[in-house]
Amino acid sequence: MPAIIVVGAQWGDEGKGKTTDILGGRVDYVVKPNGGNNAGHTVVVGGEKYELKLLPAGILSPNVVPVIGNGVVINLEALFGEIDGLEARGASTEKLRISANAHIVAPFHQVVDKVSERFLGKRAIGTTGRGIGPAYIDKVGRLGIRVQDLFDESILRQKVEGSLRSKNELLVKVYNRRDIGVEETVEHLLSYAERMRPYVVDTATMLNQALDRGELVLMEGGQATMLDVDHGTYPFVTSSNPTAGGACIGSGIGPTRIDRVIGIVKAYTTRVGAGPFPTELFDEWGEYLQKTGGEFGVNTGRPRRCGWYDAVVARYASRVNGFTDYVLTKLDVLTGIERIPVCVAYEVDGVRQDEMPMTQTDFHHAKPVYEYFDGWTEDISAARTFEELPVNAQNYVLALEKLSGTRISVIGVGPDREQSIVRH
Ligand code: 2SA
Ligand code: GDP
Ligand code: MG
Repeated sequence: MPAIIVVGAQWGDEGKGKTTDILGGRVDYVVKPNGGNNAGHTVVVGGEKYELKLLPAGILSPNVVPVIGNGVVINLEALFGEIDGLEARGASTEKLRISANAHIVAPFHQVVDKVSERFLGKRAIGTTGRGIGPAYIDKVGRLGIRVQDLFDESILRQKVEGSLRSKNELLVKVYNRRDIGVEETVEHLLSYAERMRPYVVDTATMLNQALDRGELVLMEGGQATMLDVDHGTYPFVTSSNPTAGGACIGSGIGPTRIDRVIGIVKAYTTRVGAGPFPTELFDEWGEYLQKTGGEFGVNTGRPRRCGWYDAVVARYASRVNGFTDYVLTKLDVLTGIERIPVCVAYEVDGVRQDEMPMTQTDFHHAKPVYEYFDGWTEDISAARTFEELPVNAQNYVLALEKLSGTRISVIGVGPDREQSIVRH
């Protein structure tokens, strides 16, 4: 198994971190290919809870080399805050490797993110406010500051000047804010340069050489398919490509080297931030899922919007990522619900649509067509084989498998590393 990609199939927080952590025992490298400290993973190891943002979940496995790939945008203060936090708890971060080509999220990117969200008012995206969008805008606009620029002060100053020129115009003229100084930014970034140096390498070459030696590499996509800037619910998306193709780009590993693409899908659906969400619940069931599933953002603490499982989204994610397997998480959260609705198709302007509508307007108007499945009341958190699940839970999983376009290979029945059922 040379290289594996892990991708969120819905709108994020499906439990990618836990899956990466489980696989961490078997792989040599875990790469984060996209996103930044907008991500948030909760991993529970032996009852101890870890919250990771910028660092890949593989950091908790002592034999893994955790890698921040070229496709990531890095907030240096957040990075070292996380490194210090983990080291204070006895975890080692010495093996961490960071791409010289990854981009930097400067403090001014965060200012622009927050100010522009406020400016959008009712049309705001509901970003995490971490400066992720503005940093990717600079990257694509060829104004970005990269990790390698930290080691050349004159280049760094030129880059900061270049990037700040357009931001200051915007801040002063449009948003009526004070302008941001080049020197304060350069000083801030340079203060991290020497701490960064030992971690920085050509990660793409390192990873390809590892694959040549037969070692195992796992790419852990941040966010999720429906937040992908190309394939998600644009413009209510993040500014990177969290899908499988994006993982290749964000790590420098070619598609022919990928052996498995694993989709992570929750037994129901959640979303943080604005944007369409056909199965969203506004009644007591929404609150029930939020409370029982502990659906609050790891990063911002925002309550997550909750709804039933959407098989149209799952089929769509299977297609655009080419999944080989699904990991179905949080099945335990559904315990005790008498009849569980599953969205199998949409109705748009009175017409049934079995697949994702072509336009965002139609998706905004899509109404779920539900099928109902009998629930179960038995506690399933100690089940470790499929047969140990109550028959109705087995039937629910088999129905989702049939509806979702990919086999379900692993089932999560609790947050701990151990609480998983492996089928394939
Ligand atoms: P951004 O900040 O530009 O990436 O925001 C754009 C949209 O992407 C969504 N987004 C997320 N959705 C779910 N989980 C994310 N990570 C955190 C977590 C979220 C948190 O794991 O809990 O703590 O609030 C994440 N990151 C970005 C975001 O909500 C916008 O809709
Ligand atoms: P990620 O962003 O995809 O890594 O997911 P998050 O960590 O943001 O959110 C998933 C949450 O669900 C975390 O709190 C996990 O500890 C928890 N979790 C993961 N798998 C399971 C599961 O099978 N059952 C339960 N009850 N919780 C789970
Ligand atoms: Mg998360």
